[in-house]
Amino acid sequence: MGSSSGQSSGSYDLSFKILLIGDSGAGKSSLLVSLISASAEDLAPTIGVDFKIKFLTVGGKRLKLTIWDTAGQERFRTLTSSYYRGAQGIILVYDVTRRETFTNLSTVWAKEVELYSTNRDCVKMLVGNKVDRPEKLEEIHGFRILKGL
Ligand SMILES: Nc1nc2c(ncn2[C@@H]2O[C@H](COP(=O)(O)OP(=O)(O)OP(=O)(O)O)[C@@H](O)[C@H]2O)c(=O)[nH]1
Ligand SMILES: [Mg+2]
Repeated sequence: MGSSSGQSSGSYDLSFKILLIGDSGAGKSSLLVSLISASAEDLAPTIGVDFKIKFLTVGGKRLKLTIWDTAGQERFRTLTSSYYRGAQGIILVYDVTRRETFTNLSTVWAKEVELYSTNRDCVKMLVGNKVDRPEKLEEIHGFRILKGL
C-alpha cells in the first residue's frame, strides 16, 4: 500500500502527516488519486487505510506530505482511529449530493477527531466533493461545521 509522487523522493525540509476522513463514497480516495496523478478513476471502497506520499516545494522549502486515506465504512472505524495520532492536518470530506455525508461530519467525524487526534494545533479543512453534479446539490455551504471543530 502507498506510493510516492512529485519531485524526487529523497531529502526534504519538512514532513507533514495529513489524514482524509468522511463517509464512505464521499470521494476521499478519488481526491487523493487526482492530487497524485491528475486522473480520475472509478475506485472501489477503501479497505482499512491506504497512504500516498507527495513532495512539493513551498516558499523554497521541500515538503513531504504523507496523506493517509481512511475507509469511511463503519466496520473499519476501530482500525482507522489509530491513524489520527500525530496528524498535522485533517481533511474532512463530504459529498454535496448526499446531505447525510455532511451532517455526519459533525455527528460522527468531528467526534472521532476530538477523541483520537493528539495534536492540538492540527489544521482542519472541509472539502465538499462532487460539485460537478450541481443538479444533485444538497449542501454546499459547509462553514457551519467548522464552528464545532
Ligand atoms: N461525479 C463525481 N463522482 C465522484 C467524484 N469523486 C468521487 N466520485 C465517485 O464517487 C465514488 C466514491 O469515491 P471514492 O473516492 O471511492 O470514495 P471514498 O470516500 O474513498 O469511499 P471509502 O473508501 O468507502 O471511504 C466513486 O464511484 C467515484 O468515482 C467527483 O468529484 N465527482
Ligand atoms: Mg476510499
